[in-house]
Amino acid sequence: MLVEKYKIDQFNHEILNDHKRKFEFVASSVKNVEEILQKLVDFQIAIPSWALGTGGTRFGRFAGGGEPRSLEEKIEDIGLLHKLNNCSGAISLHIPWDIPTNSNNIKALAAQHGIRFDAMNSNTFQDQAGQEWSYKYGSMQHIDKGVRRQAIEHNIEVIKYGIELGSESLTVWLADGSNFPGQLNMRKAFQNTLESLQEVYAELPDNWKMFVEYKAFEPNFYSTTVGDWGQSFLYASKLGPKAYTLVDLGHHLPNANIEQIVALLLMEEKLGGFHFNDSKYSDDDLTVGSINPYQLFLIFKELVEGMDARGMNHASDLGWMIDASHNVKDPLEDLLQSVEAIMIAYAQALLVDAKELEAAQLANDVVRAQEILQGAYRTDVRPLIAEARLRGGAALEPLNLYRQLKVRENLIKERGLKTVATGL
Ligand SMILES: [Mn+2]
Repeated sequence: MLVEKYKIDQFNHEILNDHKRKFEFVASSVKNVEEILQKLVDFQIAIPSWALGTGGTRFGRFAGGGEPRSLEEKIEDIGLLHKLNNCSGAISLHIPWDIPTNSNNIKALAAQHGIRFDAMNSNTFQDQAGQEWSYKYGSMQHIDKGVRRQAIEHNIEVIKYGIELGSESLTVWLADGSNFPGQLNMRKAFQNTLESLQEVYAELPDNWKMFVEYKAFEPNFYSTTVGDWGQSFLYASKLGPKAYTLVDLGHHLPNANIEQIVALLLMEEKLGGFHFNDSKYSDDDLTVGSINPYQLFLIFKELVEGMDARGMNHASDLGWMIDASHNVKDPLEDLLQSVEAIMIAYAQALLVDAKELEAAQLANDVVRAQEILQGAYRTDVRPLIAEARLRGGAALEPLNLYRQLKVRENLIKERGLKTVATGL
């Protein structure tokens, strides 16, 4: 479904005065408002192809209807989000679920929607039809060389698809690990995994990055071969300068201090990318910012501080992606909420006065330091985000326009009620 520009303008026009009043109120207390607005206009968050359909749990899946049936329709859905919010201008593909039949056509379609190709994702966590070896006992860590070879070749194939589409990074998430003590030799599992990753790394083009994603547990429940940021950092360091750690917010044990992890990885030039979601317990894959928005803000505060310390470009030097699952919401509405939550946390982090905070830290003024952070966090920055969207030609209130246009109803009419978007 396409949204015509005049419909966005019409919608904005009706609420423009109200928006202006709110924007001017916030803007009057922000020092460098123009600079912040430009950063907000530039910031883009990649949408993974698998987040466009209803997710499931191991107990079941309740489809919502109108889900994209092909890669083309996935790009159209992201194009629609991007049109509404002007900050979803990238798609992250998953192979083999999204193998392009004609890369040139897919590239042209994406360009039409202003979408670029973010990180490519490989899959060695499930067996595909006709596959020679099984990943039941792992992929890159496997005791059998044949399994490892198959996993390596799959990742190299993913890179090739990525090159055709203009992507510049590969994300490797391995489900490898063990379910019971004694099942595997942890040191050998690490070494096999490292050697396998090295073979994939050798095939990376010069301008590519490899992201090594870690996860504390699940699907394996005793050990995970890339289980935490230390292990990922170890692989990335041994692999070389093109390898980085990828932080998925849901992949930590409860109460982990993610902002500290981020700060240190950035310092060591090994933070590559992000998977945003939120959680109450572990890898719940809930809407970004729905459970703990303060933590999200603290993470962004470290990101902004750490990136500025190294003169990095906020918009392009790290990979930003949502990795969530929507069981009970319309996936597109959930994604609009997620992007909004990310933009809010980013804008709040931009409000933190770094010099004032440093002065408070150097004076051991704990109270002042906390006041600075919470002052930024408690500022209602939503009018700033809306203004950035307006300047980018998008909707002041994307979610309200989405509902007004009856997008989901239209997609169901177009695609039907029973469609499946992911390969799970
Ligand atoms: Mn992830």
